[in-house]
Amino acid sequence: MNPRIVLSFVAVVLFASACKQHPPTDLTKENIIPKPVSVTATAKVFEITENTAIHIKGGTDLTFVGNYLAGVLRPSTGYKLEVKESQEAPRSGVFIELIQDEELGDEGYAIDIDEDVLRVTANKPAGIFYGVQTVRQLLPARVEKDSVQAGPWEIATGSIRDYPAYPFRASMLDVARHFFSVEEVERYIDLMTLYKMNVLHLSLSNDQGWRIEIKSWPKLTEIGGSTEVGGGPGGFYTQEQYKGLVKYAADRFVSIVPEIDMPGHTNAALASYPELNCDGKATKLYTGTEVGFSTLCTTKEITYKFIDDVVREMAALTPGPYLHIGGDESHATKREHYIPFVARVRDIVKNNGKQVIGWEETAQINMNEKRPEQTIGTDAAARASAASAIAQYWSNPAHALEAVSNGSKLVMSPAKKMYLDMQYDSTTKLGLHWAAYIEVDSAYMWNPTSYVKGIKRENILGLEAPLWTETITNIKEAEYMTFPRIIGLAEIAWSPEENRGWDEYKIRLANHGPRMKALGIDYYRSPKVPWID
Ligand code: TNX
Repeated sequence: MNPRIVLSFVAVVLFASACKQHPPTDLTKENIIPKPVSVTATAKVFEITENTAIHIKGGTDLTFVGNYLAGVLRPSTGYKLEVKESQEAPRSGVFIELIQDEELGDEGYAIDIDEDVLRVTANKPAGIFYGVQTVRQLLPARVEKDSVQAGPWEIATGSIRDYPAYPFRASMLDVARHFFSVEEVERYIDLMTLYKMNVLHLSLSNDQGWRIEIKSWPKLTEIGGSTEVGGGPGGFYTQEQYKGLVKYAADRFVSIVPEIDMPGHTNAALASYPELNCDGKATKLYTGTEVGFSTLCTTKEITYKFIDDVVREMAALTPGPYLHIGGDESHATKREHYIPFVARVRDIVKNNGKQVIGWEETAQINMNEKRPEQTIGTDAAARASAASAIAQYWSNPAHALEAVSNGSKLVMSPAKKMYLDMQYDSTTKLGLHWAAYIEVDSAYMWNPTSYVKGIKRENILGLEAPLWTETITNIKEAEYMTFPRIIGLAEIAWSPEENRGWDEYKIRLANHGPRMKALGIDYYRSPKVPWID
């Protein structure tokens, strides 16, 4: 055959496979991530047009989600997409409804699509929100653009039923090494929620900076918040700003877990208040990237007054159940000081009505020790004391096993798989590689239930992908390290383990390239993925 004909044939095939099938008629062929529990197809097409309205049945609880969906669709479709309360199922359009369906749980959803109606149902608004994230992925990638695009806006008919494997699907943003503005954190939240993640752990204090206003100890931010790695201006959140972030997250069904790391990783506090040091002298502010050199003075009473004040103010800012006390890499704290210190901080957190999360090192202390009734004050404190503590596994299996034997649950953050600050390969400019180089396939190819010998599914509360920011200075750099790895990690946290495989996943991920591009995400174009654009 004439080589030019062959070439143009190849070009046509490539072009056709690069585009979404038009019109889409097989719902089972959609590239949904995380992969849903079940999808069935009925081979017809539903279309969003200029006459489509979003009908909601379930009262004001659903108003935010209805408006959120309209807010996603309006800029690119250019349609009005009126959001209306409806008591009845509409004859056509989008219908969002709260129902009762035990199997779906608190976060699951169902989507039923025929030629006239696209219906999203769930027990709770959170489920509807995740259904909406799926609907976004059923539309062409250009739906994510913020200017009017050509239609048609078609979706294949059929049904989806879906619910998460784990209730805790988190990422962590270290806003201490480099400060991230409120708008940057909001963007990070928006991006996590695309893949149905529901917890943002904020690392709010470290050697290089203290990032949250504490009214009873104002110098923490005045002095401790005034710089960052590399000596930049740093910054901090006022309590008002922080409340705004908590609300922004909660509207999107994300719970913020604040971390105040101690007794190590505390130079910013030690530089702000001389009395927290054993020698009574303030340290100098620190803008380097070493770890393990600082410690609160664990033998002084003032230290516990300080912690009680900080924990009380943080607990008041935190509607969620958890407060993270760090406890990692306390190399400058003697073991005989570390153990009673963590035990005392554990009780302070519980007395303030919060469940304790600590990095795996805190498992050296029994975080679930039963306390005499009379030492437990309020009802909230009693509830927090009764609930199991959580240990965050990152590297040492012995700590994970110890935590479980003490009755703690685990959040899995294995550094070799989930640390988003690890470089992709030796050519990556940002990031570190002390744990591993983590290519996109490696981040996907592991299972939480078999990663640590002796740790079973019932011991695991969920997964968290931490982004440490020693080398990451702004949200664009954060996106580059986070995407696309976080997409696969979100799938591990949500989708049934037995349905997953890299060869199949990488094709779905490839199809998310145009979506990330339309969203303006600066992602790493891994050579392991057959990107389609
Ligand atoms: C270890 S893992 C740390 C952090 C660093 C990170 C860099 C853990 C609990 N602590 O302090 O930022 O490595 O990858």
